[in-house]
Amino acid sequence: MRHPEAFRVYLITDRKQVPAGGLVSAVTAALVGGVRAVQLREKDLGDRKLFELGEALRECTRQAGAVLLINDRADMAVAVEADGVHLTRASYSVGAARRLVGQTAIIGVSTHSAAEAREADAAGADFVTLGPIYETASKRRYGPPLGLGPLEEAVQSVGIPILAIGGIQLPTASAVLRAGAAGVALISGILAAPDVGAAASAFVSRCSAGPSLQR
Ligand code: TZP
Repeated sequence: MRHPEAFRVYLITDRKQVPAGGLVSAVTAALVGGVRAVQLREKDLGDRKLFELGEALRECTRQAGAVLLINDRADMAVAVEADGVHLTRASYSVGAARRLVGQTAIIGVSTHSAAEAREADAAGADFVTLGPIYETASKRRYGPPLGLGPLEEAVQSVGIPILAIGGIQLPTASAVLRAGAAGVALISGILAAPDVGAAASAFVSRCSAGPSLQR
């Protein structure tokens, strides 16, 4: 996988958690704070608006030397020259996405159990997110939080990096790293913080000391 170290702190967008029209500024602040991996995840946006936002994020991530993935939409990832795509359980297969985005593109997969993480690994994903580990206001529809057990189980049996997601704040970031997560994926811990850049920088320094993410 290209740029594995970038994924220690994987920032996922939710434009509803920043002041109206302020997503690109918020992501730019997070990049200044040291974030090096961003996922554009705005599921309710139409193609044109998603494309425009994708282009704007491509510009600022490129300037910062950061990677950009697009949630679910391999076609949009190609259109905005993103580094890859982030698939969900509802997306097409990793193999099909790979045919669309190419061999060197990065493919992440959202998983909700150790078994799903193993499945994504076997299917050829570059990394997975696993969660929600903790209670989160950002996404309730995946049911109750998993806790650390499934993360610890996945760490034992999955070869690709596992990023913990769901309710990640600074103290919980330390806990998931101790449990073996390669990094954290988060929305509100950074985007809803009063100072986005400072929050990003705190997560980056908290998460940068782990083991190498190179396979
Ligand atoms: N998938 C599982 S939990 C979640 C996603 C996209 C939301 C994470 O948001 P937050 O605010 O970091 O808890």
